[in-house]
Amino acid sequence: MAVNQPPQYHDAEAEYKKARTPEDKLVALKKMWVILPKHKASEKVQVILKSKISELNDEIETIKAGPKKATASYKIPRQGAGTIVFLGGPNGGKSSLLRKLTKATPEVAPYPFTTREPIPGMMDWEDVRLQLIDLPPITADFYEPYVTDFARTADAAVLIVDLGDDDGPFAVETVLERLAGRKIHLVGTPPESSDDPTLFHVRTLMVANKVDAEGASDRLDILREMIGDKMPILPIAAEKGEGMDEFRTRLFQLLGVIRIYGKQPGKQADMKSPFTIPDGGNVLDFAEVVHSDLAEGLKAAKVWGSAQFDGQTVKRDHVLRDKDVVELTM
Ligand SMILES: Nc1nc2c(ncn2[C@@H]2O[C@H](COP(=O)(O)OP(=O)(O)OP(=O)(O)O)[C@@H](O)[C@H]2O)c(=O)[nH]1
Ligand SMILES: [Mg+2]
Repeated sequence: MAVNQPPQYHDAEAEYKKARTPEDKLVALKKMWVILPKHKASEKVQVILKSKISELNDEIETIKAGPKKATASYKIPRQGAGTIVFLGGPNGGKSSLLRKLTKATPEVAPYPFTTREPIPGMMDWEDVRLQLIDLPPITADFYEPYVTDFARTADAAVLIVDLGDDDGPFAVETVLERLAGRKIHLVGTPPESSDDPTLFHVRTLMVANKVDAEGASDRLDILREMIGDKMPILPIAAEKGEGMDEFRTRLFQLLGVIRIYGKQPGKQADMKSPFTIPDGGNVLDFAEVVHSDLAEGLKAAKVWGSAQFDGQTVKRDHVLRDKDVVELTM
């Protein structure tokens, strides 16, 4: 959604661009954060600002702490309609799920701490592709520092619980605590805005895996009691493939995006490769995704789907729905 920043914001942005030290940059970024209107339309900018503030906080802390041994860091380029990270305690079935849903082949083993590095895979869902990232487990005394970055920058998370083990529900509580200690809150529905720019809310689906295991239903009851309405819980059995279709659909829904098909005047719509925009987005948001130049010169658009009748001419602020076809008029 298009954001109109107040003039003071641009002054703070200029200050940020001029700043040479991490400390000065941080001061300017915090000013930008305070001035930025906090609503749905500015969500993307909010996330970018928050990431930069956190990175600078980390950088300043690292400089203060002095030289220390290098920790592993990984960069996985974003791909597809969105990125979802797999988080959880050990042995819950994170890697088994990545194997089931994508062509990736992470190691799966009947003991904890099998996965040692992030492994991406692409999942096809209808006509879109989602990027899923398998990560090492989190426990009371094991935490790979790079997991923080993956959790902060993902569009959403899946929190996997091991229903095959009495410790499963408690292990996941530890995961939530350890992430919260790094100001990452996994929640079913993130708040629209937050006053604390260093706090990250990540939209999360809890997956209770191994419902086929003995004693799983009692553990599921305990889990439900513990989690309450913090986030939705989807029971599945990865190995037998139970609940996987529902899981795939829920993964797409977690991203909070809709699909829009572009159409050029006098031609058929391209129904093969949709663009995706945030749910609640309008014609202008779509134009921005197609090409920022298009958004500037945009006069109107024709819409098939959410308009009153097919091919109706609508204004730039017409709110689109999943699977609309849109022809931009310059
Ligand atoms: N009974 C049962 N076992 C499962 C299921 N899904 C996975 N497993 C088993 O659980 C064990 C752990 O699976 P992984 O996929 O390696 O678990 P992980 O969460 O990636 O484990 P780490 O990488 O150590 O954190 C393996 O022995 C799997 O075969 C399931 O649906 N039911
Ligand atoms: Mg694993």
